[in-house]
Parts: sequence; C-alpha cells; structure tokens
Amino acid sequence: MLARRHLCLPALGIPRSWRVFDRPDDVRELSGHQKVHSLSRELYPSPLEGKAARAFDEMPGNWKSSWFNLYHYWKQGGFHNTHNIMIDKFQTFGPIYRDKLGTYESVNIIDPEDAATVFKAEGLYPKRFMVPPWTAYRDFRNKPYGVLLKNGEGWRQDRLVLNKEALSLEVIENFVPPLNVVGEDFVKRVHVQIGRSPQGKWTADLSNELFRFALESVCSVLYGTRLGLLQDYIDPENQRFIDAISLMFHTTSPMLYIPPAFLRWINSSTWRGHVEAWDTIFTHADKCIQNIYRDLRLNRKNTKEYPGILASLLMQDKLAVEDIKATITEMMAGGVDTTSMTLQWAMYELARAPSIQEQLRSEISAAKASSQGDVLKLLKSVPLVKATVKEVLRLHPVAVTIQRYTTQELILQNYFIPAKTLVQVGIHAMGQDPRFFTKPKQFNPMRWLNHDGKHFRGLSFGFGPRQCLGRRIAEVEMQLFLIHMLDNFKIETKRGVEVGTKFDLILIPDKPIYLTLRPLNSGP
Ligand code: 2DC
Repeated sequence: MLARRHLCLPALGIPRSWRVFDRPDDVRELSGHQKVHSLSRELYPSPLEGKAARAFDEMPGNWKSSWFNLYHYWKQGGFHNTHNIMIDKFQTFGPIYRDKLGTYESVNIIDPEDAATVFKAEGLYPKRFMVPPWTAYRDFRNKPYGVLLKNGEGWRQDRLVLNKEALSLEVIENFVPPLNVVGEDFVKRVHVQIGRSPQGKWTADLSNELFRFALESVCSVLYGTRLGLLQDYIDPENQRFIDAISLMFHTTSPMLYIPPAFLRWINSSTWRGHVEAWDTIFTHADKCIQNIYRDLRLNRKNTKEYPGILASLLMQDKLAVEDIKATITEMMAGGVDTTSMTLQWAMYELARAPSIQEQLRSEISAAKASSQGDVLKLLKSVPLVKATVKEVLRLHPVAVTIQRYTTQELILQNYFIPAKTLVQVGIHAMGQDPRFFTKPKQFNPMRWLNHDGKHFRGLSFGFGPRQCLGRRIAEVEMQLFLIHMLDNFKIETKRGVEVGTKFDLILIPDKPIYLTLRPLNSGP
C-alpha cells in the first residue's frame, strides 16, 4: 500500500493494479476542484489515467492506532456520543475521513453527491455493516439469520419475496386500515387520560405509551390481530418484550468495537445482558408466530380481512418457514423503538412550532373533507404531513449512518477507495450541515415540498434494494398517528428545555421529553 502511494502522482499515471475501473457515465462538477464519478458496472480502461487521485493511505483521519483511538473515544463518552464525534471529525478532517476504532474500520462521507456515487455502484447484492453482536447471538443460539443479516443470493431471494409483501406500493392499502384503527385507539386513550385530569390536559413522558403504540401497530400489520396494548392493563409479557428491545440496543453499542466473542469469553455483563434480551425477544415473537400458524392450520383465520404479512407469507409458501420466522422476528423487534422515538421527536418539534401545527391542521381538515372517509385517499392529499415525517428524520435520524461495502474501486473526494471497503454515509451529520440544508437547525417541513436540492438528501430509510424493509409500515403508521393526533390535540412542551441526542445504537433523546396534550376544542 505505502509503496504505491507515490506511483499515483499524476505524472506517473495510475498503476495497473488500480485500473480496474468501470466507465464513469456521469462526471459532475462539485466545488471546482473536486470531481465525483458515478460508475457503471461495465469494465472499461480507466479514463482517469493521468488524473490526480490520491492514495487510500493518504486519507485524513485517525485510523492507525485503533486501540488507542478506542480508549480516547471511550474517554469522550463515545459509546453514547458517536454522532457528535462524527460531526467533529468531519469538521477536523473535511468531507471524507478514515477511521478505526477497535476492530471497526471505515471510510466516512457526508456529501450527498458522494453518497450517490456509493449507492449507484452498490451492485446486485448490497451489503451493509453487519452488527457483530446480532450475528454472534444467532450463531451462539444456532438460530437462522433473517433478511436483515443475510447477504448474497440468499438475501436477494428472500428480499424479493418480502418486498412484495412489505414494501411494494400495492400493499400499502392493506396496512392502512389496521394502522388507522390503532392510531384512532391511541387518540381514544389520550382522551381517557385527559378526562382523568382535573386540568383537562395530559402531561407526561410518552415513551412507554409510544412503545406500546408502535408494537401494537407493527403487530397489527404482521399478524393481522390486535395485542391490546392501548389499555391500562397490558399483558406483562408484552412489556417485557418492549424492555428487552431497549436493552438489546443498549448492550449492542460497545460490541460494535469490541468483539462479542471476547466479551463472552470474559463473561462480561454486556454480553450476558445482550443474550438475555434477545432470548426474551425471540421467545415472545415465537409465541405470536405460533398463534398465527395454528390459526392458519385450523382454518380459524378470518378470510375477509387482511390476514397480515406473516399469514400471507406462510400461505404463499415461497420461503422456508424458518426464514419467515426469522424475518418476522426482526420486523417485530425493529418496529418498536424506531417509530416510537421518531414520533416522540415529531411531537417535540411540533410543540415548539405552533404555527406549523396550524398549517398541518388545515391541510388535514381539507383532506378529510375531500376524502370522505377513504383513508387511502386522505393519505394522498397530505403532502405536508409526509414532509413533516421526513423533516423529523432529517433532524433526528434513527440511524447515525447508512453503510455499504464497496464492490469495486471508487473515487470519493478524489481519493481511491479499494473494493470491499466499508463506506459510511454520515446522515446525521449531513442533516445538520448548512452546505446541504439551508438553515439546518430550523425545523422546516416545507423544505421538502419544493423540488430542487433534494438529490440524495433523504436517506433516513437507506437507499435501493437494501433500504429499510419496514419503511412503508413505518411511514403509514407515523403519518396516520400525526394526522389523528393533530386533528384532536394541541401539542405543547415546556419552553426552554433543550433535548439532546444520545447514541444507544439508534439515536434517541438524551433525557425524558415531557409533552402536554390538550383537546383542541377547549380553551387556550
Ligand atoms: C448503528 O455504526 C451504528 O433499523 C453502526 O429496525 C452502523 C449501523 C449499522 C446498522 C444499523 C445500525 C447502525 C442502527 C440500527 C439499524 C441498523 C440496521 C437496521 C437497524 C438502522 C447505524 C434498525 C433499527 C432495525 C433493527 C432490527 C433489529 C431489532 C432486528
């Protein structure tokens, strides 16, 4: 590697071994001196011959002493602060840097045009960073991987079948009725809580209420049945499941950098907690799955209503039952903290922007009037509600980065990136950067409604065939939640309380958010 460095100087041209380039089909000017190439998959002699592109080993960043870095990182509170440390590093090193923390090696980018280059070259089998403790747990317990953790042809086969059931535009209409009812039930529950308070409003940290809402929602779509989580008394097993997911995420973050096998060997509490958490998750998901399986075999399933994703997959018989179970478990676990935290952030932002609440309310009432009870139609006429969800995810993404292993050599910011390099798009940092979003601190859903300046900026659910499988469920769930909540309540929060972000594998609020919900047609 080092020896190659000076061979890459323009006068000498690019060494043969670098020249496995695909033909750039489009070369855009960035800021005058940088060029970004997006590559087609065809093999072609390098037209970059003679152009200055710097060697991989010249890339800025602290990637040489990984264990020292990790120590430093830990000292900075890095296990809960990854997102802020990334922003600092982009400030220090510029729009691309190399990093190595413990065993975790990566190239990090922030520019949407670089993200475009990476995604356009991702190939047929896009591969993201494989969260090591998640595979370690499955290996340890001898459980099959679901689609989240599979790669290659096995991934693609499953994914094509699953897309049809969970992601394609035609199936959205199946999700709308169950998710709409769950949204309405949440509103009913809030009315009950308000009724119990002498002040006629409800002030609370809504985290747990929203966890329940999110689990109820995702299960209504996966299983086509209700768990009954929007009542005062709920089955403690469901609460244990919810708590296990938070613990699972929490114990994952240290194991991004320190191999799980090592933590297992020293019998650390992180590994033990992690195994316990997944055990709880799998046991409960298994129960839910078995119930549906039994109902199907005994022909007890109502054939008129949408049977849910699980039943639909089982009836189709295109995937092995074990694979279906593994993926449904992932979806059930993945659908709780993600949407609930996003909705919590949404209400926090809306509480601080009463005029946007008003704008949304007028959009919603107009859409309600014109759609006459057809919820699918309603969803087609609320662009500002949809933009609100996007804007919340820009400021508060669930995932700090979107990652891909490169399948071929690339040039990013004029550096050579070898094939099989882990490239991370820092979407959290991108969302805060004035180069890519004007007035980035401002919560402004309207920014998503004009058509320019959005190129590779809305990456909250990832991109392409490896994007979030739960995306459509999450979107419809969150849009309907906001529609019903805004149509019924004023959302308020204490002035002057700034809530920050904490990395707990996913990004979450760093302190409880207290929200006040007040019925719309009552007083101030
Ligand atoms: C965490 O550096 C930080 O949707 C790492 O519903 C890189 C990384 C890789 C994969 C990401 C993960 C981060 C955050 C959580 C994500 C995950 C992929 C899927 C998962 C974004 C950014 C999530 C939350 C799934 C979880 C499903 C699971 C419970 C089975």
